[in-house]
Amino acid sequence: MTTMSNKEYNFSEIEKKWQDFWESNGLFRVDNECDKDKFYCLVMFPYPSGTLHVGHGRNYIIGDVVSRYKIMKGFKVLSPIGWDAFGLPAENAAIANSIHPSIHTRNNINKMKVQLERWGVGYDWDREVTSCEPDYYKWTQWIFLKLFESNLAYKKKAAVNWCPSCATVLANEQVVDDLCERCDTRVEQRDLEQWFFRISDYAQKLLDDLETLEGWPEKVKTMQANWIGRSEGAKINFKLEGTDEIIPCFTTRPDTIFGVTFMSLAPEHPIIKELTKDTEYEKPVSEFVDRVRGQSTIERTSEGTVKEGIFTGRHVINPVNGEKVPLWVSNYALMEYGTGAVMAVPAHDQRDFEFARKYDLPIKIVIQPSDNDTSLSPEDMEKAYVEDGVQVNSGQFDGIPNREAIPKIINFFEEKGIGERNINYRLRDWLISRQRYWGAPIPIIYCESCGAVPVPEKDLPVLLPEHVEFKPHGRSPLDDVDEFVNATCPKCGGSAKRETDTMDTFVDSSWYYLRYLSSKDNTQAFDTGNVNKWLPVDQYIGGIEHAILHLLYSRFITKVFFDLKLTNFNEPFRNLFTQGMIIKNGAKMSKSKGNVVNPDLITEKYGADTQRLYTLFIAPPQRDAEWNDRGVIGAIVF
Ligand code: ANZ
Ligand code: ZN
Repeated sequence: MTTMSNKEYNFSEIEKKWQDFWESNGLFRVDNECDKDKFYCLVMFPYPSGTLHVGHGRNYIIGDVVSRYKIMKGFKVLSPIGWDAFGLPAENAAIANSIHPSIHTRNNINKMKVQLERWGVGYDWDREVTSCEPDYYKWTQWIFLKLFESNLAYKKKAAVNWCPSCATVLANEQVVDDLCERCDTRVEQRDLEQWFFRISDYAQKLLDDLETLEGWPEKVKTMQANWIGRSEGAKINFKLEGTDEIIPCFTTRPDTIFGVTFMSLAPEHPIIKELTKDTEYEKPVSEFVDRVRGQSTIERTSEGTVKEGIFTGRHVINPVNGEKVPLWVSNYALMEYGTGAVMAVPAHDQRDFEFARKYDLPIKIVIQPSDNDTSLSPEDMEKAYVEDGVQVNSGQFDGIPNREAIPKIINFFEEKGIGERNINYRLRDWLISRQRYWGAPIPIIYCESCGAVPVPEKDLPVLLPEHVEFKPHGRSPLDDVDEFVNATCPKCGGSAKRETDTMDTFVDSSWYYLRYLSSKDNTQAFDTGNVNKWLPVDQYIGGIEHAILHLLYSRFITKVFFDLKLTNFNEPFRNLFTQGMIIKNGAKMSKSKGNVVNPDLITEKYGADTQRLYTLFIAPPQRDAEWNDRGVIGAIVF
């Protein structure tokens, strides 16, 4: 039957004819004038790490349907495409195939382009961008310089996530359950000097403006809000006994201040060394610290993990009642959160409770369920009482419901100068250094007398050298390229050395939607007038896997440009649609699982319309759907 309909309907001839017609009539080509209602339809640009499978089809075919619909409605539609061509996906694929990443990437781009054209999806190819080309990454480097000038890019030594298999550091966002997002290897912690973008400065704006994104899925907004992780509370100053030194703690529960029975420091806390110096505690504490630092954050904080710690021999003073509180180091206190010091209240915090039971530390109840129910007692408690209630054992605050007591207690801290209102975010700064070859070189030169000097804009791009041993070996591959490393200081003209780390590929993709408005302009990254006309994007379409990383980084970069008055919009994407995944044999399609369906075979055998129809009707577009070869037959029969 299929053969018969193939005879009647010669799709290869017909599709070719119309694809040529669209191309020669420039159906998808638009200039930058906004003479009628504009509509910017954006699909997430692909990683050219292989070829496209039918799962990608869902993204691009849905995008094409939206564009065509809007064209028919009379809108002036901008529908561009490009290649997210730098970074680990493309580089790892090149290494696996033993081909230089630039050749491998360009080959893939050519193949994927043919595939997109076969599907009949329409783009304005004149606007194509390729993030690994110097004419693009010149401007990625320029963005680095802008952030550097604005004090939003900085270098610091930090404990970072290191993937031993990819031989590079990863951003927090690229570590999933302690595993490298790309290769599933267990991530280690290392101390390294790294470049960061100060996204944490934008935490509140990124959170507040989620509310303006009415055209975004609630789910994505919730994921971003949780990632930003705002906690309200107070910072309270504890004095180190016998000194004037202050150890501040962040707490979300100032109402429990009278119940503090010990304090826990993170093993990385810088004060620990001097606390124990030349005492009998020095050696055991430092052994404990070394052991815990070998464990990952997940190991240290997951619920099942045994809370462990060690006494430092020192005490701090509770500022509200002058009580002496023993100072411990524990595995569950994290340096990256709050101040790295936890005021421990075992009666009302489960982790502190387990710790207190284990080391026989006192438990002091400061909240009872109600005035009529004051039945809690430290001896009988089996777990911490974390619910609300009324204050007890809390001096002048006794009898007040604890939620009401919180602001009163914070006011009291502020009056006495022992603490203050404080907001804490889970969001960390964005670590952008990568010890890998395939990325945009960070445009910094180190000079012995001038320090870290930004490469002047006129010297951009800092070109990525071609002949490099690119396989990862723990150091930046560019370290070994003398012609690259040796430079002159732009400030004093003395001899100097280039930064050899490259940028995270998420920097490349954080701004590509601006470049489409002037992809060939070699005088500027983007044109303010044009992007102000066409942005925000009216419809963005892509995978839910980018709900946090790419979408948060793009929002951040957009806000930075807005604050620098380079644009007049502070959110990049007005409407977001996240298409469901195509699943095969119950799993996400991937080469490593061997369940990839090749779209070329389908278009060859049944034509693009069949492929498009089946892809669109496989399931509601936001839902995951199992690919079924018989379903394809259904579409051709239809
Ligand atoms: C005293 C207290 C009493 C706390 C109580 C909780 C309950 P979220 O909500 O996630 O922001 N904390 C603060 N800094 C920490 C760190 N560096 N490592 C580990 N834990 C830390 O968590 C805030 C709470 O986590 C803080 O409030 C603090 O414990 C703990 F009944 O302070 B709490
Ligand atoms: Zn210099």
